[in-house]
Amino acid sequence: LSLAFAAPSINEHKTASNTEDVTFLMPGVQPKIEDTYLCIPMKTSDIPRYIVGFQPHANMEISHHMLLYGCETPGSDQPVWNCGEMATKGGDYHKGPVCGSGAKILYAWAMDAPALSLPKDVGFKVGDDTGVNYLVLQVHYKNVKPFLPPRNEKDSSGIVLSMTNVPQARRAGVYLLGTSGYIPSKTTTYMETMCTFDNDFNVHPFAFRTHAHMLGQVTSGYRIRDGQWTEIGRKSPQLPQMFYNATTPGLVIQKGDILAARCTMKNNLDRDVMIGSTQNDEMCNFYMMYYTEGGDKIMPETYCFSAGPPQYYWQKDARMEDSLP
Ligand code: IYT
Ligand code: CU
Ligand code: CU
Repeated sequence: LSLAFAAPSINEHKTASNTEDVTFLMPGVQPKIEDTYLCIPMKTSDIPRYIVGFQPHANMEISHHMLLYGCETPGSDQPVWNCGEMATKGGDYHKGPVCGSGAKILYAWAMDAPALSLPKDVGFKVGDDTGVNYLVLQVHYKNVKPFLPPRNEKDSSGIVLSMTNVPQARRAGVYLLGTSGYIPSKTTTYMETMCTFDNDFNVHPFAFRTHAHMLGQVTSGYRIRDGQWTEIGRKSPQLPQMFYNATTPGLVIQKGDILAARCTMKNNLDRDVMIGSTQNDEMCNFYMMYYTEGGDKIMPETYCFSAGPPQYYWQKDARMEDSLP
């Protein structure tokens, strides 16, 4: 008896036969309060190691957004928990953060958007030595009427993940640019950040996502090389906050480049608005989704945050001297 067994290798092409669908859906939940955020966990040691596709299963009338996180530890030991970013009530569900530790965003869906397709041979590595021991799915329930009497319906929104054991030639990662600080009353304020890319490998940004609350007008991300600015992405955060294709296809980030982002915030209120986690606060976030060639590396740094206004502006940053107009 002889068994022919081909061990997967980096160059092996993925085929329909070695990818499988892993369903990650709410287990028939009934949130009773509007704007409830529910989370469910999945242990990554139980599933194949590379995510090569995302298929959202949600109804825009019920769920406003879904976010898929990688976590080192989940935010709760419950099968379902209330994981709102803001101080929201969750009704019958226990309250907890999304992740206990090691949170990173892998995927976002909002408002009937089509599935984001990853470029060829790109996969998110999870489990093993990646620090992603759990995936956590967060669903924001906007409309809860179907869950109340007389309908008493149950929801199973979520994502079907395309997964494979076969190592992919390109590894995906997400890098977050953002700021702290505050937006003074009755002002339009720029919240800015920048970091030098100092790795010995290149990264290829292919998608981006912006996140802000009510005051965000436009959020943009750039690569700066030799004083020349190239847009990675630019969007109003008032539009659905999903991942969109990057502005400049084929753009490469290499050692010595600057990554920068800016959020334009307009505050007509009678009070200053701080960066913070409630709906009365603001956030300035630009997420860059990228891949690297070779299948193993991702950026060791996962974010680039500045102190924001009034402490930090590009104008005040000596490293930006040769780059500002
Ligand atoms: C203060 C702030 O900007 N919070 C953002 C960014 C953030 C993301 C992750 C902060 C931490 C994280 O672990 I992942 I600490 C924020 O909360 N952004 C929201 C999500 O809740 C992640 C968003 O929708 O982008
Ligand atoms: Cu939402
Ligand atoms: Cu926020």
